[in-house]
Amino acid sequence: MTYSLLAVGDLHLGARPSRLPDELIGRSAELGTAGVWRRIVDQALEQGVNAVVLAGDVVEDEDDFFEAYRELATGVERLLAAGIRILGVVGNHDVRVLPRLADQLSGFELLGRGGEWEAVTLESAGTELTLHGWSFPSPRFRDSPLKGTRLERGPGINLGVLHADRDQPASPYAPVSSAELRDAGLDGWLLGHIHMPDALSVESPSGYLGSATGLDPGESGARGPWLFELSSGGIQRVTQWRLAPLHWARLPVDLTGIAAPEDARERLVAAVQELDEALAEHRMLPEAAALRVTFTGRTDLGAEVARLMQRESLGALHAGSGRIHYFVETLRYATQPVIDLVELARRADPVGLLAQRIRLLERESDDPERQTLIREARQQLQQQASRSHWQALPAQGITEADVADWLQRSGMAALERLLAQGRAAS
Ligand SMILES: [Mn+2]
Repeated sequence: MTYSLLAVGDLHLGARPSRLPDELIGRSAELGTAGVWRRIVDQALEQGVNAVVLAGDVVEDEDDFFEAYRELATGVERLLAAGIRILGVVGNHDVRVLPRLADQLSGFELLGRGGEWEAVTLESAGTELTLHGWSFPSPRFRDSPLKGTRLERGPGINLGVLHADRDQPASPYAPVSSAELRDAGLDGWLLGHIHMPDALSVESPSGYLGSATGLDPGESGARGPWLFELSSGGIQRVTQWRLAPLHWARLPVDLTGIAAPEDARERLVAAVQELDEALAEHRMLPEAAALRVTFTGRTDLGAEVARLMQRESLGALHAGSGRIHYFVETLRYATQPVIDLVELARRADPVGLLAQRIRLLERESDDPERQTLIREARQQLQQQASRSHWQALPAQGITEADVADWLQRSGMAALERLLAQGRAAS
């Protein structure tokens, strides 16, 4: 039989997502922490997990007591009614408020109150799990919570639950080193504090759980709690439940080759479509997705695209399957002008000579000048490839296509630098 533990990272109940467009302002609770907490409880009940554990910073701050209390209480009662244990530790944000909430919510098990390590053993159908927890005693704590401590292993799988700053020795937020965590003798660590989740797995069951849902553009990518499935033999499976109601995404959109500024819209819609397909794989679809769009590639229509986009309403994009509200949180322009090789090749300066060489690559492969260029370049590349420090790499032949591609890319890069120098000088 397996024991299933749902581990939730930084929840920050009471915090609201930033940068929502007008269309979504009224839904900031569902799109934020209250929404993800309800989703977590719903899914925990549906899956019938054995316990839920919260790794600190459950509540954003003291001012959020009433809102956090209502949300947390509702969820805790629903979990307890279904026989699911609910445990947690205190982080640097909720030093005063979480112990008070825990006192009022009977059944919520706070571990390691006041900075004293505490262990509790959970059990279901013969599979045991011992959780070791430590709670922040004050908003700042400059020592490692593991300093001078030896954790006694308990029955079954042993996991640590800790809110701490890993490998940041000068941090005021419980600095702890990877070595201390490794040497503590546990089977894994469920960490809170850093909002970027680590890639947790059976092989690597120690690390940051990440924020439960992203609250600002810095929190792009999949977010949600992690399900640890355990048996008496060890950790069987570790899965991120991607449940965040608001997904933050960086979306590069290549505009190379567009014929009209309006084509940029279609490229954007196509990129959103691709994201839409990826989000459909999540355990629950996000309600909304915030896009940080960067237009890239080569086009001379960058300024016209920018003018066109100014007139567009980007607070709600009609794209994808229509089940997710997409909006552009920020639009960036990083396109570069098209380089006209034909024009440049007429010049009698180094720019012209280089442009002529690059144009040779466009000729048929049996063209003698092209063949000479490729042969000389291949000799140079071969000399580099056979130098001793590459010897450990598997020997791979350099194809003609490789050489042409390398010449094309490095030639264009050099040409851009030459053109930029020319502009700077004039
Ligand atoms: Mn924190």
